Amino acid sequence: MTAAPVTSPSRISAAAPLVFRRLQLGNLPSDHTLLGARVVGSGADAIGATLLAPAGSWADAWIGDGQVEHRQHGCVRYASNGEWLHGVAEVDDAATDGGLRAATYRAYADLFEVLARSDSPHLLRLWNYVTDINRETDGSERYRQFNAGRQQAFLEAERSAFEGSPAACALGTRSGPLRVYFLAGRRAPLAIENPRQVSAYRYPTAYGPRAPTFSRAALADIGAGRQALFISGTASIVGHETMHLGDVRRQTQESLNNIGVLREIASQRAGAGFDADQLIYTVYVRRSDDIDAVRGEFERVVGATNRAAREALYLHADICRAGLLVEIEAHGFVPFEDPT
Ligand code: 3EB
Repeated sequence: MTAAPVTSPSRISAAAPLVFRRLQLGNLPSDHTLLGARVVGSGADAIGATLLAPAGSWADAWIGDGQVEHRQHGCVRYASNGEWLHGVAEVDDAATDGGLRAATYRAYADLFEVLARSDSPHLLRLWNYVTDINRETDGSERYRQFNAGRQQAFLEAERSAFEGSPAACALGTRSGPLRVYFLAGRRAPLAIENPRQVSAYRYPTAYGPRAPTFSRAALADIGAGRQALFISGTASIVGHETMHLGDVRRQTQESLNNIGVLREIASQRAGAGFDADQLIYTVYVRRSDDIDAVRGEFERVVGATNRAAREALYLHADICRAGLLVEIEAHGFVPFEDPT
């Protein structure tokens, strides 16, 4: 039997790196190193949005170093290795008094409690999935109810709901509970806004009495000399207005234009290039018949034969403004490393 490797405390506290892999569901690593995964396709835990392409079931896996511990608190299941923390808050809003607003508040209040008691209190990224996000109930759209509960939870936890909000996305699913996935670390990331767009947390009240709580992107140190760029859900919005109503090709182009601006600003801040063909993309398509048009535009801009095109996931989901037909999110790492 060999002695356990000696790991100096400074190595653990300074830079146990965070690793990401987009994997077929069957290839997930064991719970000893897996912090968590967001599954799309037909897995038991998969989000309630149909995967349009590619075939199969996929997992966006966040992998840690050292011993990963899995725990539960309130509606949150999470795992941490002391450096990085990944989890999901799940609340069945249909069974919650106060509906989606109250369910969202509870999801966020519980996840903020988890973070406050951890060594990894800083959110790097949030992924929100809301059933029937555009449906009106009790006189308001469900996305607006979600925004109200989210903003209230941020303010009560004394987390900024404006400048410096985490990067996020919010999509509409067909079924399932409210699901909020989150990734957190020890150090606050740098929030990045898009000068072509009004910050979402400053949207006029015409889009809802409580503004959405998210930044356009976030740049984070993930250890081992690497930085991660998290680009929030990005749509065909310029200023605060929806562009190219009804034209899914031009909406796809505009979304990629917005991502291009964020890549450029992040590359300046990081001192290294976040190239378009080195990002991992998730593309949400409102009408499944639009998949070929969206994919065609995406591959025309980003490339058709590179890893970005091969790894991109296309999901059928509702976007949080009725006029939006497509939304694209992405993340990437510098220095770039091809994980083959
Ligand atoms: C937008 O830019 C499109 O409410 O967390 C994108 C990303 C959108 C995140 C959220 C909403 C959210 O306003 C919608």
